[in-house]
Amino acid sequence: AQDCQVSSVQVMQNFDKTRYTGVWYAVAKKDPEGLFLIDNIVAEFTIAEDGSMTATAKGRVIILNNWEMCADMLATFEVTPDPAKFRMKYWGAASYLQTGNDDHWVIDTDYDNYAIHYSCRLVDSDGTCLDAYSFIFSRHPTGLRPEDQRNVVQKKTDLCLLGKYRRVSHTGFCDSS
Ligand code: AZE
Repeated sequence: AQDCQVSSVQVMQNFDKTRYTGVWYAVAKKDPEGLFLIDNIVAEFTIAEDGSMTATAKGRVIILNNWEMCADMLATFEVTPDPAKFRMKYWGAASYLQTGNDDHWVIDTDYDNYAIHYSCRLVDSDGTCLDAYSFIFSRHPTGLRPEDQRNVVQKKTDLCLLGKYRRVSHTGFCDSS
């Protein structure tokens, strides 16, 4: 999908949410408009007894009046006809954090090392995305394995987001909370 149409974005084939569970470290991200997680972003996915997927996420944020804190977030996922495309309802453990309902698409993963996530919040009238965010997740807080980098660059290109990502640092800011 190099036409940059949201409707032609290729997602993970035969996505297996069970193999996706556990901890993922964000190692790079493309930000959406407005407030967002800054760094030290760690997500943990769980499958509930009824088979539904839930997640927690932590990350450093700066909210109103330059207050720096660790955001403690929760999410539930609604399935869609495509197993790699979810609707994510999320909210903060504290009420002054953000709530939302975003697409949550798994673009590619090998389950053991890397995952590429994509969410388009606003589709333009020409079918391209006006406000996307995306995470590159790794099972390793130190980053991607060299052998996964080529593939990740290809997927960023397919998403029309190449060059728009920033590294996500892990300094332990959210480790105590
Ligand atoms: C995600 C992984 C799965 C769980 C969640 C995620 C997203 C969280 C946010 C949080 C924003 C918080 C802000 C607070 C002030 C995709 C990382 C919940 C987008 C801006």
